[in-house]
Amino acid sequence: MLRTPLCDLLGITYPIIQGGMAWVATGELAAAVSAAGGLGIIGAGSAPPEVVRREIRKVREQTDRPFGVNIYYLSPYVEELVDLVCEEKVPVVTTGAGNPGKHLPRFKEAGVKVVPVVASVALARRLERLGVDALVAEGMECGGHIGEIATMPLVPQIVDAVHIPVIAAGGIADGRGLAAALALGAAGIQMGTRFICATECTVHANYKEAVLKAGDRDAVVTGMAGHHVRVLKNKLTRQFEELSARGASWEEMDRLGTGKLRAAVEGDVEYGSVMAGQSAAMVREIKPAAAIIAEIMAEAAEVIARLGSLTR
Ligand code: TUI
Repeated sequence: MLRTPLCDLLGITYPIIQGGMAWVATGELAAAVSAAGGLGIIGAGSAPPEVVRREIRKVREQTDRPFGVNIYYLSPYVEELVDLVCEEKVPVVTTGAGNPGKHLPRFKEAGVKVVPVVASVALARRLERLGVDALVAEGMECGGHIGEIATMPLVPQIVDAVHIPVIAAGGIADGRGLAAALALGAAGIQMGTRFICATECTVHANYKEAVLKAGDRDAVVTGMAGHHVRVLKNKLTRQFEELSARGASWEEMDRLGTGKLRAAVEGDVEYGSVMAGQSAAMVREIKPAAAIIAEIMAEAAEVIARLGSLTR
């Protein structure tokens, strides 16, 4: 059986974490992933704390296994969400789009494990020094807000720079990706896009359908320097292209994007922001989270055995 130090650190059976996608990663999805032996994560996004508390309760009604909450550091509710996860003693917090350094003492005191998402070596080093438990190294193949470095060069550089477990993210959707991540020195993987097409994911069927239909060049980057967002091509991305071609301001671009993720989650996949990573093209069917995880674990074991036989 394939286990890594990440499994012991987080108390999970398989080294697979589900990305904490805003509006997409609800309690239902997180519960299914955690019940299946991975780490399910509720995406708090910019939702108020009472909404996130309901999602935490949902997970706890469905499973006793560890789970997490992702805090998006551009949310207006960051302080309240930190209070909430400490009060609820959520087992794991992942963070995105910012530096959780100032909250670490509070998380530690509450016994919450902290796993920030980073897209650079510098931030990885800084956060290790501050005492985080593990890191997600997120390459620019992933969906949503992205950094500038691809998974293949980012993961080994972060692995070399720190001593804590590193979880690879961005462009991973199958057992080959898990095996590759382990080869790069990662202790596990985080997948977002693959879990959008989990049966238990509550997004509108149109969103899942858009992921299933996506081809290799459909997950494109919109926005401007420092604020790049990867989404599936549609009428919204063409509006972004038009704005960009006529040299629109950052404010105009921002205005066009506001509220559009929620629209997509509710079914408007033409003018909504259908956030998904480049691995969308590898997602071919909707199945339960447990089946996704089982399939990936079996395939990774097969790949690793095959690679082992190459050296004999
Ligand atoms: O957070 C993400 N991806 C996201 S969050 C999100 S929510 C949303 N977006 C648009 C509209 C509505 C809702 C969608 N996608 N990924 C994690 C991530 N964090 N990637 C890169 C970073 C990051 C960037 C800079 C982490 C830290 C950082 O540091 C800044 C600093 O203070 O040093």
